[in-house]
Amino acid sequence: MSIQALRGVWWRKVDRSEKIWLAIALAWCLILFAMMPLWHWKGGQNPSFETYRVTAAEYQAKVEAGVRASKAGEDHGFPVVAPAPGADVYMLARLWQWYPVLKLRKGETYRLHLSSLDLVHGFSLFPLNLNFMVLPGYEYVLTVTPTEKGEIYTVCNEFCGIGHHQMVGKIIVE
Ligand SMILES: [Cu+2]
Repeated sequence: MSIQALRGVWWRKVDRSEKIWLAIALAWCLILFAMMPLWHWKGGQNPSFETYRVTAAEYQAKVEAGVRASKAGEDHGFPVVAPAPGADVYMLARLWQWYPVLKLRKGETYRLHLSSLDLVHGFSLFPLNLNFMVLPGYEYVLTVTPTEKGEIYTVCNEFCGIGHHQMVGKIIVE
């Protein structure tokens, strides 16, 4: 007996239930695809930002200038900076701290500048659900408006070495 090609339509046509399943899977893919840009605007977890090139020394100078201009106390040896509403606010990440402590007002909008002086750090706000990656060499500017009073902790969420778990900063909202 030789092997012969089968003639005609020998396969079973795609079943209706399978077509429906494929349509649902395709629709779900498209919904998830659309969610990526939509969540950027609606979800508020990954904020919009501006980026500029900056060296560690330049950025550190800006942060220190901000501390000199609006220092309003100390917290565990860290300066507490209370900038005027609407002002540019500078915070830096380095091994292993967020510096300085910021004091902001509820309902006011600030331009929050972030950069790292050494490695990649992650700016994540606890207990809020906001995450932002901070790379050295770049100055990020986020437009932020605190909506609740209280203390927010800035927790590093990119592993950056032995002191990573202690890298916690603070933003006070009044
Ligand atoms: Cu870290």
